[in-house]
Amino acid sequence: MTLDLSSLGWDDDLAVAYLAHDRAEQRPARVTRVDRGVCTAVAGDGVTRGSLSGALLSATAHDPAKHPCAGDWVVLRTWPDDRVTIEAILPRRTAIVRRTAGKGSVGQVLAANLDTAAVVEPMDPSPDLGRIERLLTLAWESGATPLVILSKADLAADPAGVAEQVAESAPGVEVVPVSAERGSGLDRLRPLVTAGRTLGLLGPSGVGKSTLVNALAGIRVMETQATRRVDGKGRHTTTYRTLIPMPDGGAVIDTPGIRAVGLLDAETGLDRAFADVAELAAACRFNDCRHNGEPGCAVRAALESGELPPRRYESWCKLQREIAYEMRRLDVRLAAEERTRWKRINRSMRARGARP
Ligand SMILES: Nc1nc2c(ncn2[C@@H]2O[C@H](COP(=O)(O)OP(=O)(O)OP(=O)(O)O)[C@@H](O)[C@H]2O)c(=O)[nH]1
Ligand SMILES: [Mg+2]
Ligand SMILES: [Zn+2]
Repeated sequence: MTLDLSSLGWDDDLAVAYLAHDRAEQRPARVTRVDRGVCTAVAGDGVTRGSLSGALLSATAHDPAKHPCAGDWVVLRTWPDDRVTIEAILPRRTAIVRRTAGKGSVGQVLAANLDTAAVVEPMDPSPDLGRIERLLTLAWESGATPLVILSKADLAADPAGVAEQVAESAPGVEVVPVSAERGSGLDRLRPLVTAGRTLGLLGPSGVGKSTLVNALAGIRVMETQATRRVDGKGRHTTTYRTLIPMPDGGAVIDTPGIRAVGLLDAETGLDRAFADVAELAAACRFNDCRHNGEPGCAVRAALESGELPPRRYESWCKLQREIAYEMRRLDVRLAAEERTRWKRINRSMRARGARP
């Protein structure tokens, strides 16, 4: 079997990045899934499984963000005994990075090399605007083009009205109502999964991400939740982040439902997701305005006139606080690492100085 990797996004830039690894026993591949350190990847000659090489494992041991994930382009090496290892990850163009649950400001990559990062929220139950804003911050920060997909449009009385309301919380982002049940709205998504392009789906469990993948593929590639829960809180059906090559080219990355997504240094993403608020804040008289009653505060004025909904302002404040907190924790960690480094240097200098 030979596969055309360009259909999955392989191009001249990646080929240039691969040159440094171009050896007879190596070949490029795109990771479709990672399961306890074992990567499944699509190479030119088919699907292969491989573990991280010792060198890559030790180089990335302290930083989960450097582990391969669905969507990564990697270098595979086949050993004389037919074992396959992942030797390197080619530079990511875009990456969805969230904060891991553990302590410390450590990032984890949910999906790599997306062209479009779609935030999926259902029309029924009503879309959660705060969750959309949080995920859009992550999507903007990833470097991919963000998109909002409002699923289960068939269950809403006025899908266009809901979409319009959501659009107010998503400046500069296209909002697409979709019903996988009826097949409506899919035509607006198809151009995003043509040959070479990758669409990623992010959103809570049970919103219909995998159902959407199947609808786009035209075949049942992903398992979906069998019965719709009345409480809307389905158990997780998809358990692995998975890249699914589409029959006509392109790929979709399906992710398990995410309940809570922590942000890291997503300042740029926040500014893009809240471009309207950022613009207001830039118009305040004092550039260190805290929007707390200072004279000439454009944010307060917009809140009072009703131009800026209080809910959106609160949401912005909350995400901003979270990012600032993570940045401080990151600073503390970096400072501690720097101190340890200097201690080590001093110690070795003293040891050397002691010698005759
Ligand atoms: N009415 C309606 N139901 C839908 C639609 N899309 C999905 N569903 C139903 O929603 C339920 C959840 O769908 P899934 O595709 O499994 O949801 P998911 O987002 O992949 O969930 P996780 O894998 O747990 O993250 C299933 O019972 C689907 O049949 C739709 O467009 N309309
Ligand atoms: Mg799923
Ligand atoms: Zn202000």
